[in-house]
Amino acid sequence: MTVSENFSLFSGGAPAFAQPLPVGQLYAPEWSEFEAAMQGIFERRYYTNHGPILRQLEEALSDFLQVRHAICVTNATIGLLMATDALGLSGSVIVPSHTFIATAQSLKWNGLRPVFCDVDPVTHHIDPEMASRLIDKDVSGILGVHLWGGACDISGLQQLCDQHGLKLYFDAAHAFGCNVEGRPVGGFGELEVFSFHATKVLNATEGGCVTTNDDDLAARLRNIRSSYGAGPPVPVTKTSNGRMSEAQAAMALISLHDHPKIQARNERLFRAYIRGLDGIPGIRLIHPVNVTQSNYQYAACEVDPERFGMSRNFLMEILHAENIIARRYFYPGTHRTIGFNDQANQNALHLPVTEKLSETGLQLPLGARVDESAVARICEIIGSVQESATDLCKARKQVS
Ligand code: T4K
Repeated sequence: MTVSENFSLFSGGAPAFAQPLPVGQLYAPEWSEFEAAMQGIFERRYYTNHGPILRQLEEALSDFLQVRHAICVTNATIGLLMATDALGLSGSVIVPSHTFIATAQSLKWNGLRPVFCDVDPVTHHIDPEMASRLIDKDVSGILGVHLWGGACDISGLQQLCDQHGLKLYFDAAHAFGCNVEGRPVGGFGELEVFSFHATKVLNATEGGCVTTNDDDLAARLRNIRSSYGAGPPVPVTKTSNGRMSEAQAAMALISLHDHPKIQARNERLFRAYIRGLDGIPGIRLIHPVNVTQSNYQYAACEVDPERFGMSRNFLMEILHAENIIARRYFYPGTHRTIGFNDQANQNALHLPVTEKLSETGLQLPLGARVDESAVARICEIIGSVQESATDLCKARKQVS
């Protein structure tokens, strides 16, 4: 038997895992709790439009995040669009390219030009020093992105924005339940935007929330969120429908109640990855940075092709054949996606880290679909792929 036959991609044999293991959190509540919540909704016949469960959720979130206002929305993409409008930005906004495309798309929807910033090669976060070099007269704000259960250098960015009179706000889609120097993410900058997508640590199936300590901004957001507004009417130039339904809110409320258990489980899984990947050459697990508490919702790695012995893409293909559905977050860099790729060549020159990460970043499964033994097995497989990398690459050439 040749080395390559140990792997399903080559042998065509059964994968290591019978069911696909996706990367998302994919939390499911106790059925009885969810059923009781749905029964209440059906009895009230009140399905959406700032209903009682939504109001309860907003209060619970504002307590949990220690912030004056939590404005729930359909999803974080809509939240980012509304937030950017509510801030009254103009011209251009500095934003990392190494993020989900929705971050920069929210600027485009608002007629603003994203100025793509590179990220720190170790932390993957936007760096205040790099951002400072991009400030010119046209720039009106910085949209920071907290990644991988960590946070940006918030104080560094705030200082920079204060110096230049810029507005600072955050895409906090990855940072629900994270603390920075003991303070929850949610109350920093002008506002922060969370995602409650099914793949995130707080699950509303789809959902999100904009948080702020600014009463005027909150009032504008509540009036932008639906065409008839909610709360005292204040002048806004656009309205939308970014409401969260009662069913979404019910799911989020149960998920919020279970958050301590989910966070603790994530942390155990993350530690299992630390143990399992330790000593495998060429693969680096990204640890959450700048936080005193992480949600540990992601196992983001970087694959160094030279030291690992093969490319990230080939490793991913081998893992997929074993039903380990690892993903390339974020591929390609946002500056190479629709709407921005006309500038790609020019921008690529200034974004060497982002360019590299789009070729080396790999997200491994961490969430409800894996337990510690599955994580140990995933790491074992990655370790044996690395040990056999030379043979596997040769076998690949013979096949193709
Ligand atoms: N900012 C940042 C930094 C973000 O990462 C995101 C979203 C946003 C803003 C915008 O937030 P939202 O508007 O989504 O609230 C996913 C998610 O759809 C997206 O929420 C997330 N970030 C992005 C990074 O990843 P995909 O297309 O890569 O993954 P998806 O949804 O196909 O799910 C991953 C795996 O989970 C798949 O193997 C399938 C599996 N899965 C997924 C869902 C939804 C399930 O088994 N069950 C499910 O219900 O986008």
